[in-house]
Amino acid sequence: MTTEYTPPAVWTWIKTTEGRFANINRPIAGPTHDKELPVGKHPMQLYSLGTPNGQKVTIMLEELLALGHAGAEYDAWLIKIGQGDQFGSGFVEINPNSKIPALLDRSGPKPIRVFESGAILMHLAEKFGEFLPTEPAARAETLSWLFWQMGSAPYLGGGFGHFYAYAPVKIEYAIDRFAMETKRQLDVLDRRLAETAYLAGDDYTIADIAVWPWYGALAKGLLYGGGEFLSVQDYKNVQRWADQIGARPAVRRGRIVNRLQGEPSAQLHERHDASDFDLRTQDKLQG
Ligand SMILES: N[C@@H](CCC(=O)N[C@@H](CS)C(=O)NCC(=O)O)C(=O)O
Repeated sequence: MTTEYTPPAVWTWIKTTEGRFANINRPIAGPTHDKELPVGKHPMQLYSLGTPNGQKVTIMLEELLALGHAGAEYDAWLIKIGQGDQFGSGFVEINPNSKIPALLDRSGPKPIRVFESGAILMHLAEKFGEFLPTEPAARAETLSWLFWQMGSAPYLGGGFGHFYAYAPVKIEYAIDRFAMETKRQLDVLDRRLAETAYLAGDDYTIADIAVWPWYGALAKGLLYGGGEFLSVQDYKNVQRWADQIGARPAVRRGRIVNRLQGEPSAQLHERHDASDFDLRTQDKLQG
């Protein structure tokens, strides 16, 4: 592959084996194969993977359970995106965009599908009356930071992470562009967190739950091996906030659900019961 490229008049799909996502990237939507999704015993059926986007939802569900909301009991089923599970017919029925996470809320007379992690967090926050203030100014601030994450993280993941860690060629222009934007985003957070304990103010909200798996992990050097490159230790307020949230027991549980990476003791491939966080995992969670 070369970085010199003159685009033709009309783009056509040339299947390539190069790059980490070559086998799943495609220019068309819709299912590639028939596959029903499994359904467990709990009101919430989550189809996901323990990436930052997936972690948001399992952290939220664990936080709700920690507050005593039995209606937040959930089955977390593994969707292996590297193997194309997101293109199965059952998954596409729940998320026509073929991306994790996707939730089926079966608590009412008719199942409700919810896709896009921000929509899932709002659905759960409103259903249980938690982590989304009702006072107009606090609610607006929470939603602003929630949607800030939805708009910003693609520059971090699809931009910086992709070109720094995954692309088959290192393109200085692309890495420089997205490193600059990622550092700007970290500075946005750092300045905000110099003023307030949490993103929306004094209280922990779905904004923190959405932002932490991406920017907390980045600040702790856990994303794309890019910590040193981006001098993440300089963002002192982000560091303080990342540690504070990372210490919450529900976050320690939620972050390992559906996870296929990291130490085996920090991976819980599927979660169907609170007891699935076994003793070995609990040791790790407290460590
Ligand atoms: N904006 C979406 C992003 C979801 C997303 O990008 N999910 C990725 C994994 S982190 C995925 O499922 N990728 C599979 C694919 O692109 O085929 C959300 O917040 O839910």
